[in-house]
Amino acid sequence: MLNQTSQWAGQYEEQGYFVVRNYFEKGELSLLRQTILKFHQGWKQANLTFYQEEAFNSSLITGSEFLKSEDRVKLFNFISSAKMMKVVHALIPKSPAFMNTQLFFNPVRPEQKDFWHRDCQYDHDLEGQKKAIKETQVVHLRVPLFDELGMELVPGTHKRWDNQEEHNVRQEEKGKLSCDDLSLGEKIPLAAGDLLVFSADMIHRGLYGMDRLAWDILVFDPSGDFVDYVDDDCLPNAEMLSQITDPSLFNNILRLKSLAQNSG
Ligand SMILES: O=C(O)CCC(=O)C(=O)O
Repeated sequence: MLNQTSQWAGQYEEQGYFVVRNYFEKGELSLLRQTILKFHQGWKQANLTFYQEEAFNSSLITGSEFLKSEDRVKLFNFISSAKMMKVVHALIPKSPAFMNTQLFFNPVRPEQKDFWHRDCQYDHDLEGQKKAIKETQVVHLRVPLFDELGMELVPGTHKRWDNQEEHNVRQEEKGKLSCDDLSLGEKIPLAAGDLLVFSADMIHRGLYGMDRLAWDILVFDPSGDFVDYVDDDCLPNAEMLSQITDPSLFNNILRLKSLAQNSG
């Protein structure tokens, strides 16, 4: 009988994702929801045109622009809680590093459709993407704050390249659109309290609808070169670090950043 962490690691290795149902208790989640909603209100006001016209996510939720230190510490403590670190260590046993967080919501315009992508396609051409899925490891930990339609994923694509249909849809070639259905897509409905863990580079899309507000925490394996992606402002300062029960995830990225600075 495999223990829970080996089961998670096995599913992730094979499929590129796994779900832990009812992982968070109501109390844990309602505190988190209050803090995230505070961020979301501030962010929407400051980005009104972008929000109304095209946005479907925000990032740098742990940064200083919309939340005070006290709230940021709450978020840092959630991210690095024993429950979250158990999952993170199951996939990245050695020195996992914090990257960022993103908040996903429904676009205001109903005609804006959910679309298939691999996260690495925004930084690399097709050859670079092939290399990225072979060599690097960025993990999304999705915490849905309300019940939602969830995500649609193509299992196994964290390790394999697109088939012809997937290529045409993702690249919008041969008359296909990135919002067209894919035959191998698997829909994963999520409820508040669940945790979905998936590879950033597998083919996926968020499913718009219901009152979704999903907080994604991104962590990476330090063998990948992602230090430049990490914004200093979304990391804890020394005073905040002293209030975080297990700061290792943040210390790891701070160490990588200072190594990069000293060598550059
Ligand atoms: O939920 C969404 O809208 C998209 C999610 C996504 O692409 C991601 O988490 O990388």
